[in-house]
Amino acid sequence: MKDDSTLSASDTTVWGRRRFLNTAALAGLTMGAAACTEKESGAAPATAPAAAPDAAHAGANATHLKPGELDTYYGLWSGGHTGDMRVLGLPSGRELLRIPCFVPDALVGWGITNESKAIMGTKPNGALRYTVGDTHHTHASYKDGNYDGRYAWINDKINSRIARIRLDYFICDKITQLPNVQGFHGIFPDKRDPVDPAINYTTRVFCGGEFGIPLPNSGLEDAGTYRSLFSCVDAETMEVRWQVLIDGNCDLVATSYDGKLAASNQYNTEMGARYEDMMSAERDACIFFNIARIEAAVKAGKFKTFGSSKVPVVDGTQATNQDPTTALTAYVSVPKNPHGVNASPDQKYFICAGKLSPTATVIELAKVLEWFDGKVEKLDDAIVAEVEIGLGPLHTAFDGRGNAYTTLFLDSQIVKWNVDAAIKFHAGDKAAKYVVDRLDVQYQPGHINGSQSETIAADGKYLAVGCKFSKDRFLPVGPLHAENEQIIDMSGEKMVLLADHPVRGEPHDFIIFKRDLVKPKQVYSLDDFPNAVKDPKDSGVVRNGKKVTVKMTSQAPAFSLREFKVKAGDEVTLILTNLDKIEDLTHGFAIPNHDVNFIVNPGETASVTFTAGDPGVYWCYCTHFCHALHLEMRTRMIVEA
Ligand code: RUQ
Ligand code: CUA
Ligand code: CA
Repeated sequence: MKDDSTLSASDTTVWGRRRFLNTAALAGLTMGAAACTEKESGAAPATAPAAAPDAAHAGANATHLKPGELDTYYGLWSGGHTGDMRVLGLPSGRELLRIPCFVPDALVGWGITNESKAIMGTKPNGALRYTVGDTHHTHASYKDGNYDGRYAWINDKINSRIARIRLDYFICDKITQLPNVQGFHGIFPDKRDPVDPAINYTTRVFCGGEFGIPLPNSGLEDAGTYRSLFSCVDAETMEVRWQVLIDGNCDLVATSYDGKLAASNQYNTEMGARYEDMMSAERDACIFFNIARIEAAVKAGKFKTFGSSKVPVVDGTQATNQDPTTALTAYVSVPKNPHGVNASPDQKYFICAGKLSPTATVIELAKVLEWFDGKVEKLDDAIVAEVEIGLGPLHTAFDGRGNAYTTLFLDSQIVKWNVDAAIKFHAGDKAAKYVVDRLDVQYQPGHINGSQSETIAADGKYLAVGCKFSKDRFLPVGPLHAENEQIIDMSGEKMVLLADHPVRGEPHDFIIFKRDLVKPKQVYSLDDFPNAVKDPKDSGVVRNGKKVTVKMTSQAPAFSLREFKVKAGDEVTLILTNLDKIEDLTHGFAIPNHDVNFIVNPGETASVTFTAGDPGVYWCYCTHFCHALHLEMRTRMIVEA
């Protein structure tokens, strides 16, 4: 295909012929594996394999930390349809933690303890409301354009839930379900308040609804009437502040650094119900939201509500937003079925990747704001570049030096391109070479992110790429392949592939930030838990009819109660406080045949409620290795008839 690592003006004739993907080319998109096979048997790769990293690069061999050496970056990764969040150290790519949020987790007892069930949500009978989740995107809170280490948020596409992760303890503390939304996909926090200059930090999180549904959801069959909503969640209370009714759908979300704009790419402006319908138009859109105006409209009572939800919904449809000086939304036309939308660290542009078009579209935010002020006649003037970069562009990262790095799903490549040069090229300077480098990745990359990429502190050191197919890169383990996450040194002119990491399916988006930006606490305070058993002397069994409360503490290598008695059929609530205050001294608590297993970290209190089973002796034991006498750390639950 391409035998050159750069693409310039003279290549446009080649590209011109397949400016948009036709249905035949799309077969390659829907059958990614077939596309790689063809590639392997075809021409030589566009760039030499990075077998020998260039020692001049800052990151050469950096992924190989010496024993005991610590990583310099954290990575927060969405776990995909395993439904959790992963925490990595980078550049090594080592996985340090999985933070459960939407889905039960047996290691920590998430979905088993009463505390975690309260966060996840339960049915009237006490069972979990949902046990599945599908996380795609995670982003963290900002202050002054950089991460401030307070929170991260992650979406659940299946059940339209947003979870908040506290970055002091690396735990999920709140989950909210969005009303009247299906397929909640893109997520991005704002970076400051659009009105109050004193509020220079995140106060809202924006959530894009991908699937249109009848509002209220009546089961109506005519898809033409289905609608999607764009939602705003309060960063502190986690309540849904407002929603915007739109035409088309939302996919990914981006926010500007001044707090004034949020945007979402729309691949289904057709509002079709079948994929053929969703790709029938030549162009779709990137919808912009004027945050200050939306909040003013909500304040002025210009909204309605749907179904049982009390959340105010303002009208952001095209028909009612024709006058720029009052419009809440602006629909910027972009090529066919775009995918990711990303904010450049120089604060000037949003970049929309083409997906079915081999282009990236650069939208200048100042021009969008001028349009809202009535100063620019054509909204299209905000498009300052629309340049061809390769086949199947999906997501874009930045190095803080003016370059963008976009994944090319069909080409199995990362393309590095210069944004200013692309703008010059678009303006008519056909000598402007905007493609700087191309690197083959293995295979079919989706998400990409760089260290500090979407902050004003983008440092251009490392790129991580989530490859959707690993094919031949790892030992075969049956039909289900690992995914391949690759780490790339982006510090030099040319990208250098540093490492492959197999990952259990199916991670999606991620962010990478400097380790000093978070200050994790490693021991809880007993006061964090209203039900803490602060003194071993407070241990014991309290009966109230059929309801029994068992209070207990743990201190290696013993539980405060050596045994406790309950009766068959009792509803038992067991509260366990770990009085060990030493870092890393976690205890577990498992009860055979009662489906109980959870942990208590140092200083933590957790509780479980269960029905005492058949009469007998049940050895409750510590599951988490804590002491030389860990195996001896047991207590007996004696169930009497
Ligand atoms: S989307 S591969 Cu769910 Cu993140 Cu782009
Ligand atoms: Cu306590 Cu093992
Ligand atoms: Ca479309």
